[in-house]
Amino acid sequence: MPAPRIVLLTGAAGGLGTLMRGLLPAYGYELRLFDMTPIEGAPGAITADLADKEALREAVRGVDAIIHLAGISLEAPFEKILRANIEGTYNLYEAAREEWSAGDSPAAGRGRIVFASSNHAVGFTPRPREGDPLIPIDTPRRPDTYYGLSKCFGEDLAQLYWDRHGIETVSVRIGSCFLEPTSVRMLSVWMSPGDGARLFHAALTAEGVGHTVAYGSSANTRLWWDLSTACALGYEPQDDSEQFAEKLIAAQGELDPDNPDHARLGGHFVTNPPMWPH
Ligand code: NAI
Ligand code: 15L
Repeated sequence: MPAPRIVLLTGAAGGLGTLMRGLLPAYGYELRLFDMTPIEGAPGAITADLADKEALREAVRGVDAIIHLAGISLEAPFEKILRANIEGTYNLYEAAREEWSAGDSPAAGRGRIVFASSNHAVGFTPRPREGDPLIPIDTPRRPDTYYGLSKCFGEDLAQLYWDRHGIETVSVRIGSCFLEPTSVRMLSVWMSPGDGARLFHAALTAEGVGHTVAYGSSANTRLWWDLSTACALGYEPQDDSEQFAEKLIAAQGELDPDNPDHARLGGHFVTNPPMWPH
């Protein structure tokens, strides 16, 4: 597969999108930006909702690959998650399928999507305690929220579009990608922005990924999950959250085995008041 050059970045106005807009061009990608929120200082950015199928068709025209970050990134009422994360991701895959199966498209037959899944797809999984093995990538799905459920849908949609249409996806179950970890839990699940860009680059360029699911984090000393699927793509993490441990533990204390917010991978997502319909 030739290395992709033109890459559509959905969710480009968000936290992770902003970080990746800064980092990915150094790998040689020409980014096309898409978000419902306008992006200041980016005149070519497409401002549109994932519900707008015509805008998506335009957005994918001529792209070699897509990094799909757009969507609701926290728990929300089901109707909102349904529209943005479930229907929105479906709309994007349909636009990509149409584009990449068109005979006259320069990108025909070589499209790839990197899907921003989340640790909350498996958020109810108990976190490993000292001496426990790392959580494997094939651990059963245990979403902790409607949000996590939408990430399970995205992973299954990716599998379907690979099996039926030959569209490759790497679904990255991202831990917490921020400039710095801000909680003791994040010491285990943090992905530095630099490692995020390294992982996305590996996901865009690895040969023959079919549909691959990988955890996304740095090589943290307190890591909870198995990064070998990500490393098999060529990902070589260079950061470790341990440099932040002393300060965070001094401020917040160690994880408390009796605190339900500390018991499972998803942290406080697991115990947040559920957003059930009223
Ligand atoms: P964010 O909330 O900062 O950004 C999401 C972006 O998507 C926003 O700019 C928003 O305007 C856009 N968006 C939302 N609904 C849309 C729609 N219907 N149409 C078009 N654009 C829409 O989230 P963040 O942190 O940047 O995360 C990006 C992606 O990565 C999300 O899918 C999130 O679920 C996933 N993720 C992020 C993690 C993190 O640590 N930042 C961890 C795990 C997953
Ligand atoms: C996510 O999926 C969220 O999008 C992000 O905002 C963080 O909360 C992250 O998970 C996390 O688990 O820390």
